[in-house]
This record gives sequence, C-alpha cells and structure tokens, in this order.
Amino acid sequence: MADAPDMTEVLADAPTNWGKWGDDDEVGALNYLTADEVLRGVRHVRQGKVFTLQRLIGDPKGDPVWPGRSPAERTMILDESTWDSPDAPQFPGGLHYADDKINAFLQGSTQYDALGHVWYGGQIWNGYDARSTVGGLDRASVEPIARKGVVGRGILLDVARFRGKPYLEKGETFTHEDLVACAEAQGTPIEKRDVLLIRTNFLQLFFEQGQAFYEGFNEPGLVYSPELVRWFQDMEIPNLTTDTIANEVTYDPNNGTALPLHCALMRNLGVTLSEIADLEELAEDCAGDGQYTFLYAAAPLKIHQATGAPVNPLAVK
Ligand code: UVW
Repeated sequence: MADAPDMTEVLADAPTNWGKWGDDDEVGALNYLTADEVLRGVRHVRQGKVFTLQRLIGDPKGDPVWPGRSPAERTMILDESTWDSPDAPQFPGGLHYADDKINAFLQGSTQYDALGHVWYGGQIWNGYDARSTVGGLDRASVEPIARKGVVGRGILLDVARFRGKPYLEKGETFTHEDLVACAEAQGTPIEKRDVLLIRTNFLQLFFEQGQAFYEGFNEPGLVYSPELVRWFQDMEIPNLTTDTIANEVTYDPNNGTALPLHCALMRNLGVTLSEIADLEELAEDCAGDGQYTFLYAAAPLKIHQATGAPVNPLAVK
C-alpha cells in the first residue's frame, strides 16, 4: 500500500463538476434533485410501506465504525437515581425527568458526508481551499446538505442477492456495469438522477465476528475506473447510499490507493455519500414484491461546520 500512487496522479484526467452550479455551491449533485425529481420519486409511492434505514446508535450488538473511530457513547445525566443529589436542579411541583447525551463521531453510524469531508491536492469540492477545513468546515460542510434535504427516486441495487450470496466478501469489487445488470435483473433499470442504494450486507460480518471483523479490514464495494466516474457524471447521480462503512472497496486493487471514489465522486463531481445504512428490511421487501424503486427522503442533522451528520433516511414504497 505504501507505494500507491498519489491521488493527483490517479485522478489526473478525472472530470469535475466544479463551477457547474456557481462559485459558491456547497451541495453539488444534489442540485439535480429539483421539484420534478421529488415528484418523480413520489410517483413510486404505491403501497404506503415505510422503511427507516438508520442503524441503531448504541446497538447492544455494537456500532460498526471506520478503523480509528470509536462507537457512540451515550451517558445518562439525570434519572430517578440522581434526583436526590444536592447538585440536581430543583423545580416546583415534584418534576423529575431523565436526561442523557451522546459523544459520537459525526462519521459514525448512518450518516451523510459533507462534500468537504475528503480531498486531495489541497482542494475540496468546487475547488475551495482545503485550509477552509481547519477548525471546522467553512465551505461545503454538512449544513447546506441538511438544509436542502435529499429527496428523489431511490432504487435499491441488491448486489449481494444478484451475486447469489448472503453478503459480499472482503475486498470484493463491482462496477457501474454490474449495477446496471443488477437493476435489469431486478426488473427496473436505473434512470438518470436516481438516488442509488447499494446492498452488500457486508456488515453482517461485523455482527457475527465483533472486533475480529477489523482484521485485514478491506470492505467490498464499487471500484474506481474512469468509465465509472463518467457514468456517474452522465447519469447525473445525486447521491450514493450504501450499507458499508465507506461506500467503495477500501483499497483499490488496481493501484492500492484508499478510497479513490470518495475523491472522484464527492470531491470532483459533488455526489453526496451516505454510509452504514441498514438496507435489510427494505431488501427483503423488494425481493418479495419486486418493487425496487421508492421515494427516498433524507435530511442529515443540521450541524454548523460539521464534516458529516447522522441521518435516518426513509424509503417509502
Ligand atoms: C472516510 O472518510 C475515511 O470514511 P467515511 O467516508 O466512511 O467517513
């Protein structure tokens, strides 16, 4: 891995959407999600079924996180055992209440990445100076994404089922052509401006293996190629949501770089990335009724200057 080429070399000829939505843009390809796209999504609400796609924060079975990050910690501040303490606030009438707080990586659990979350070559999305990230993101934080919301037609691409596996394996890759083939096999082609939701079910291994899951960490996922990046650009894909921790194969098997698609899609094209979604119930239902498209609606929490924020996306069929 140490002798992997620099990202500036790998992506030397990669296309960008910088400037496409103006010099001040901070939501990138979400600009494709116009009112018409919201209505196109609404037309796929046919049965009144609602699926919430967030993983449980503080799941007793554990919170999968990117290596080096720690799971969210929830701490009880006030409960029935603390009200007799002289430090407890006092209110007339015998009012008691429970309070708690969490200490969490904003990139932990199901979340949206800000467009300024990842970069190379000293520039983030839209060409902003990477020094604008120092002390908090002055440009392209999660806040503009949270204000806009992400609403459109979603399509589930159940790559694990398409490959006839309970889950994809460590380092297993697939391409945009596989996504197209998966959609065709499911009976509904991918359309321009679709929000893509990719199921690998890889995190089942985390819940089976615990900490051993992190040994030789290399998630499965999309693998970088110039053709794939061009496909995302031509298809005007606004958003990619996956059930893995980081959306793409961790180490590109062709050049050894880590997460080049974060750079090519998020930093260069402005595609928003959302990770660690729980797609299991939705996938089961889609396999049952054959409807793989739905209204997708998500709004990460509004957090000033943040690099990402937790979200509980909805798929409505
Ligand atoms: C990294 O940026 C390393 O990962 P993620 O996109 O999962 O936050």
